[in-house]
Formats: sequence, structure tokens, C-alpha cells
Amino acid sequence: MPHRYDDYLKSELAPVHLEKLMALENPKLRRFVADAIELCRPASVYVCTDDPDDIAYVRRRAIETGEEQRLAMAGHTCHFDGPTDQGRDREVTKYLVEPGEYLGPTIGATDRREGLKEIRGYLRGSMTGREMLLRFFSLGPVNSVFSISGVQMTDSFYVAHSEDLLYRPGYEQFKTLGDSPEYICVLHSSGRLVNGVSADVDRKRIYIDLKDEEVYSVNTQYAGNTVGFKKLALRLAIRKADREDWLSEHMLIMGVKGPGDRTTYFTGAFPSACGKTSTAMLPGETIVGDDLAYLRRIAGEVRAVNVESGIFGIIRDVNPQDDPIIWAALTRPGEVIFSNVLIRDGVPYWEGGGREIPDEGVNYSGAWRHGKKDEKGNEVRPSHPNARYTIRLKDLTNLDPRADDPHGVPVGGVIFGGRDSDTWVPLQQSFDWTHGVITMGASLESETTAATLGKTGVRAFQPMSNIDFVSIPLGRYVQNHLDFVMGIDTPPLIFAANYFLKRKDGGYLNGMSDKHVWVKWMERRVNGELDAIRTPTGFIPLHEDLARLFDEVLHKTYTPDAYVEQFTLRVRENLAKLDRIETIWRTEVEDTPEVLFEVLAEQRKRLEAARARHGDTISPSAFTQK
Ligand code: SPV
Ligand code: MN
Repeated sequence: MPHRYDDYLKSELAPVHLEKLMALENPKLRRFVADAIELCRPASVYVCTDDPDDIAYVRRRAIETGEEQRLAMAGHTCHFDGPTDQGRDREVTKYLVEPGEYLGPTIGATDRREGLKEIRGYLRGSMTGREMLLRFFSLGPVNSVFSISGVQMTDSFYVAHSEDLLYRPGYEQFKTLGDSPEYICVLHSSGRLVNGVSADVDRKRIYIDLKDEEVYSVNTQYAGNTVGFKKLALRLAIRKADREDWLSEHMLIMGVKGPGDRTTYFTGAFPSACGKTSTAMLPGETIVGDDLAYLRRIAGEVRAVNVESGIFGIIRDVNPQDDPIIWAALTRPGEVIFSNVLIRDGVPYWEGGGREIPDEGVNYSGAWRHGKKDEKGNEVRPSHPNARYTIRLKDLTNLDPRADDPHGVPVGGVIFGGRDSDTWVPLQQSFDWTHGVITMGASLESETTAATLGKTGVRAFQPMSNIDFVSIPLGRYVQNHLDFVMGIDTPPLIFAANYFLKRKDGGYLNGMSDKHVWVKWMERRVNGELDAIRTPTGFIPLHEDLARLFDEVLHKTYTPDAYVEQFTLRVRENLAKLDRIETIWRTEVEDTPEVLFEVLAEQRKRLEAARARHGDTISPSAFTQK
């Protein structure tokens, strides 16, 4: 049946591309594509299917346009984002909302009409003389109850190439949608380029239209602002999950080996640059995903899939000792995109990479030599702290065999962890699901990192590590978590991890690899095999169990003194945190569920009673085994 936009599309698309588009009998798609062409005025439109020739075209053009440069090793390329485009930009990322629509203290919101007018103004004519790409992906395994289809239009071959590595192909799946409007649309333009870099930085905008489920992104290239199916689609998926009674989360998924052949699956929510990828990559365990998870209740179980099929990971400190598997994938021939690292003679260098960084080369600031300063007089580091690599998961040797299972993997435990230098013990388990959701997930705080622009090291409210992406009223979001396990006999256990606890003198209390012991302890707890000590804030491990696991996993001695220092309850800090968290939920959130205050009040009572008996710092030996 002919659609309203057919004649226009016929006049704009070459026959071969028109045919690929028209094979998808979807009216909303035709409207979206026609509107985008009319707005951005590209010189031509290339419709990519799942065909390897189309995918190879994108890869080739990324080099030809200069968005990526070939490196010495076969298949390796590098890309630079502009100096002010090195992380997600919260300031200019906004939801477009109808008057009166309430979301809470997440990223900003702006009036839908005005926002559309502004961003569409910036997109107008933005692709003049350039080629527009249309790409289709499946978020989640193809043909699965979990999956969402996504369509991206972009003038960036780097963005489209990154998506090849990060998402499962979705053109064929799109055909099965028929005329359904249930998919996510993203329109991106890098805007005016100077030396291949978005030039109109003050007109950078990322706007999420909640009504039409479309995302607009312009005058930026950093993947977190442009790759449609990472954080842009996450914001829309959270709304869909809310409507359909499941969860869309900023979580890793991993398999942890137990005794015998047992694998227990965990999801883990950590804010950006707080150990999510390194947890998912622990040696000897298996990775399902490192960033985004969809969770559903299926046949009395919680099950999860990875939205993605690749990693856009922080490269800093990836070296043969700490990240041997990623290191191997980054140093052998194969498809890898390096971004914002230092390049010298076709070789990428980054901080903490275990190889000596040369004194000069090329990085995101242009020609670089040791001691270079920016306009503000600050030293330009050789590789940006948020420099990244993009790879396919299947190029890793530790990919879980069930990573593409359309039914997902069963979730035994959920981990919440932030960058917290002074409050939480390194590891604890909640008393039950509600206690975990409220005192761990909804109470998460984390010090800011280079993954977002702005000052780093500032303690910030980070419920479920998802605050930048929550697109429904925040109280409702927490209520959805509370309700999620209704009807499930044995819900996943909830754990809180803190990899960043420091001594008073400022040194970290734990080594980087200690997290491996923590996940092994969680695995045993999920399987009911170890006892624990009940403290006012949760169950903590026994020294003897950790000592055994340290020996087994890391071949290290774990002394009683180290244990006491790490697991001493810091009552004052925990009470101060309760004050901060309660204030936010009371004063900044309009729809906080009452149970949240009740559960926080119970925690406060337990902490105060313990303080009355034992003082402000309480050794684990003061509490009883349970
Ligand atoms: C993160 O910052 O959480 C990331 C990278 O996973 S991105 O969101 O794409 O910037
Ligand atoms: Mn992330």
C-alpha cells in the first residue's frame, strides 16, 4: 500500500537504497526517514542492511572521510573527538517534556515544543554535501521477547561503525515488525566539521523526545552522546520497561563459577568508570555484558540479556596484568576502534597500559608533546582519562556461552556499587530484596568521573547507577524495582560492593583484584553455602571464609587485621549518608514511595542502637554470626 511519503522518498533515494527501505513496510519508518532527509538535506542516503557488503562500506568510508585513521595493526583504527567532547555531556542532554510532566532529579528537561524547535534548527541543513546513513539494530538477542528494534540515521561513519561492533544486526528483524511503531529512532549529525571534528560546540545538544520516542543529537561525536543504542536508547527503554513491567538497567551481566561446573549469574550496577567492565571481565569468569541489561520475570525467575554485543570501554589501566583478556584483544589483529588515545607511528598508547608512552605523537588535542598545555594552562595528558576502545564481545575468550540466548540468563544476584571513599564496607548483602533496593540501590552515591564532562571526585546521588538515564518519575522507578520480584519465590540476592574505600590517610583499603574474592563470596551466598555476620547495614562475610577465598582465588593471605580494618562499620559516615539520602528523597523527589522512608528509618535505628553500645567505629567482632 502506498504511503504518504513514498513519492518524496522516491525522489531522494537512489533505487537500490529505496528498495531496501521499501522492503520494510513500516509507515512510521518512512515518515521518520522522510522527515530526517527533509530536515538535514544530505547529498545522498545509504540504507544499510545486515549484508556484509553494507557493513564493509561503512568501515571503508569511516577511513575515507577521515573520521577514523588506520593504525599499524590490521583492522585497528583510531578516532578523535574534540577537546570539549570527551565524555557524556549532561548539561546539554535533556528530555523534551509536555508542560506539567514530572521526572525528578535526573538530567534536565525542557519544554518539548521549544526543544524541538531549537534542536531541529541546529539539524536543519546539517548534512549538506554529506551522506546520510540509515542503520537497523536489535537491542538484545535477535528474535527474543526481550529485544527492541532500533533505527539510527547519522552522517557519522564512526558512529555507524561503532554500532557494528556494539549491537546485533537488526534489518532482518525489522522486517518482522510489520507496521508496528514499537522501536526507537535516533537522528544524529556531527554538524559542521573542522579538521574532522564537530566545530559548533556551543550548539551541542542531545534531546530525547519522550512523546514520539525519538532522540536527536547534534554537534557532537563522542559515542556516549551519539551512538543511539547506548545511553540514548536506554532512556527510552526505561519508559518502555515501565509500561510493560520489566527493568532496563545500567548493569553488567556475568557468570561466576562455583564449585564443580556451577555458574551463577549476576547483574551489577556501577556508575560509569567505577569498575563495571573490570568486574564483568574477572579472569576465569564469563562475561555476558558490561553496560546495559534488560531484566524480565519469566516462569518464576528473573532473567537478563545484554542489550549490546560489544564493549565501549575505558582504556586507561588496561594492561597485561590487570586486564589480560582485553589487552589480548587490543593487541592482536582484528576490528578495534581506539578513541582519544595517543598515536605514534600507527601505534596506540594510553596511561596505565604497561608500555612506555612516547614523548610526542598525535592525540585529541592535535600534535602532542610531553608538557603540552591547553588554553587554560592545564597539562594535556597523552591519552584522555576517558579514552576508550570499542570491540565485539565475540573477540574475547571469556564470552559466556549463553550470551546470545534469547531467553536470557537466570539472575542469582544483583550488585550495586559506587565510588565511595569513606562510608560503606567493601562488601555486604542486604537483609532482603526491599532492604537491598532501598538502602543499596536507591541509596547509591558515587564520586563523579571523567565519563561525564565536569569536575571529577564530587560525591553525587546515583540511584541504581542510572540517574543520568531515568526517564520516568524517580519514585516510580524505585517502586518498579520493589515490585519487580512479586510472585518470585527466591528473588535474586542483593549485594553492595565498594571498591573505593580509603583509610584515613587516603590510601585504598583494597587491591584491584580483591573484587574477585567478593564475587566468589556472593556466588556461595546465592547458593546458600556460607554463613555471614549480621550488622546494622547488612550481612558481611566471616574472616575465615574470605581468607579461604583469598587463598583459592588470588593465592594471597588475608589477615584478620586487614579484615577488621576493611569491615569496620563506620557509624557516623553511615548516619550522615542516611541524612543525605533521606533529604534527597524527601525534598527533591515528589513521588517517593513511603516504604523507602520506613526502611531508611529502620536502618537509622539499628545504627543508633549499635552506636550506643559500641561507639562510632565498630569492629565486625561486635556483631553476631547469623
Ligand atoms: C558510560 O559512561 O556509562 C559508558 C560510556 O558506558 S557512554 O555512556 O557511552 O559514554
Ligand atoms: Mn555505561
